[in-house]
Amino acid sequence: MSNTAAGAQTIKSSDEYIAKANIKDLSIYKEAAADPVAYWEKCAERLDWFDKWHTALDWNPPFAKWFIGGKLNASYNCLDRHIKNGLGSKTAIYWEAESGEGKEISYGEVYKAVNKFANAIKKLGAKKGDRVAIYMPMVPEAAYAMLACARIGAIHSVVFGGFSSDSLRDRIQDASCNLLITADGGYRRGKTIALKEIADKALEECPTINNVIVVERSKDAINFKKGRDHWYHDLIADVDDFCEPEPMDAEDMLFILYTSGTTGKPKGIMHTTGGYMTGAVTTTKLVFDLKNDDIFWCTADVGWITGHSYIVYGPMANAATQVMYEGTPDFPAKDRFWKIVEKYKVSVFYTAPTAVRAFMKWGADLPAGCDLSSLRLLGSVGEPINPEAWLWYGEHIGKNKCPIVDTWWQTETGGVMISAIPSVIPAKPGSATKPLPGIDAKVLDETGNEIKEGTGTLSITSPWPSMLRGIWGDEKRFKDVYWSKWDQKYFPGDGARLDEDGYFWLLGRIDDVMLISGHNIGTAEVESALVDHKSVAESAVVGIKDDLTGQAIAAFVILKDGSTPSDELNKELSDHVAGKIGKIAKPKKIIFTADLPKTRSGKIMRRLLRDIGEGRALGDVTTLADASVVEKLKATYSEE
Ligand code: 7RM
Repeated sequence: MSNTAAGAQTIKSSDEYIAKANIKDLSIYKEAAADPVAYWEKCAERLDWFDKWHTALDWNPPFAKWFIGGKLNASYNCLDRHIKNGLGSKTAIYWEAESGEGKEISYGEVYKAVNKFANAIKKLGAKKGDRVAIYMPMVPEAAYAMLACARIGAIHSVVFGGFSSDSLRDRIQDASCNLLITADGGYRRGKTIALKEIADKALEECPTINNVIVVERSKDAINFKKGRDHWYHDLIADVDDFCEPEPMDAEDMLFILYTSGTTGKPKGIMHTTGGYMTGAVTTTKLVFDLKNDDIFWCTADVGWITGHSYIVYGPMANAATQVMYEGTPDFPAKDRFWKIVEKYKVSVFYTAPTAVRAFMKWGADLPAGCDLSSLRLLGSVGEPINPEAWLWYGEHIGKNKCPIVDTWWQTETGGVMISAIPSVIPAKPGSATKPLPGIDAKVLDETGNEIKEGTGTLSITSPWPSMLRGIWGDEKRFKDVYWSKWDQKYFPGDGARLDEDGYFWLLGRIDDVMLISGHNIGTAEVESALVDHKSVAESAVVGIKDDLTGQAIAAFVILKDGSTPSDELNKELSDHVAGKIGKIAKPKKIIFTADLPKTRSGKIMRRLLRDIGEGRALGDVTTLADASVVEKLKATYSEE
């Protein structure tokens, strides 16, 4: 089934799902469309405010301020108010260690830990407005650290625990952080990663850091710099277990999160307290149809925006119970995720297409061996999910009874922007469906005219509360990157197609779009056609220079276990793509490979594939999860 054919297939959620859903009709969309700002004010009421705002929105493009005059605290909203509402003994986190041990942590316990942590960082001199770097494995203390910063008004900058010392150094330097919170080490596939050692190396060139807090996790021997380094357990031993939450202005910064995209110096995306929290609390509730007794599991790392919004702030502001898992999906075996779903009776499961394609490759027998009957809703984020993977996810994980929400959003948008509310918006496999209420998403042409049906560039044409407020220290870049393509319209950098029913089909990054004989072809369409073939597990396509057609398509293909590369298969795949999309999309070259170059968050780095395809020296590979992959690919490519 091709992208377009799948588009013809509309899948309604089951009557059982709809009957129990929070949202039963389209009135919320109508209400938001009639008066978006009033709608967002109502959403902001999902939070507790110390002082109410006097002005809902001040839009001075490209600068937006939301809920001006309002005062609140993010940590208070994730914790204190639940304790006051009698939820102190409700489970906040089921933490699953990679080793298989688990910890059940109540809201009361998180509250106490965060208060102590906040007092500990205060004792070290951290205060409102300071930048605090957090470089942690997936342990509850990572979330506590974020909430502790939020409690005292310090701005956290979480750096994913898989990043190198250079990446950590660059991010600490860019924001002049004065405190680092890290751990001795973290677990990955049974081994430990020496986080403190990596951090020590980074800190050789970070003179702004005065103090380091070290959470004990791996118990590996570490160096301790006297006067600078402090054990977390020592610090919290003698502090009070209440810390007054700092009343923050709605527009006070909550965090910076660096996003590298696929090229260039990372951008420190800035999010503020009132707007970001309004987005997080609202989207978690609507998209995941959250109920009091749900067990929510977002498989992202807290180092990504997905972890910020859908592990820490969104679920916790909603007093949800969630699973937090320390390790990888293939340890000790490739059914680990399904074992966890079974163990904790996960009801809402949110993961990335790259993971779904890995599950497909590993085979349906693995999920079939576990009891997944607790699941009621599935989510996808991070990349376009091809119809083939969507349908597999629905069948083998959702057992044809769970709706799937394909959620389009970015670090910059703070929360989900385009996604079904599955009780009222039927799915089309491969489409993120429609913008959420209050979100003005459009498909525009080059000059900024709206395309009602057809292919163009995605834009968000009105401000929304959780939008980025800028790039730390670089206002010019903020304007250039996001606001210079059209006048007063946000440019996210993604291509999109709008179909006859107003459904959005995300086509991948604009920078990756291929121009073949004068036709724009999105990477997602061709990849989706390739993965639709029974032998293909995953693929990445890029446009490479061609004398005849301007660009020609090079396809990098990972086969499913059991399939082997051959000239026949090569031709078959080419014909398959031609059959699905048209001859114009036929790959000129197909390269079979065991791996693809991916960022640490699982996105394919097509820039490097273009370098290989056009025989250039490889560009920056520091954001790659596994740098050896490109060298191997380069060798395979030149052998062809
Ligand atoms: C949440 C996250 C953002 C980029 C974005 C897109 C791509 C994310 C989807 C998607 C198609 C989706 N933040 N993207 N979700 N593309 N369908 N459902 O991933 O800042 O790391 O990346 O990811 O290209 O611009 S991010």
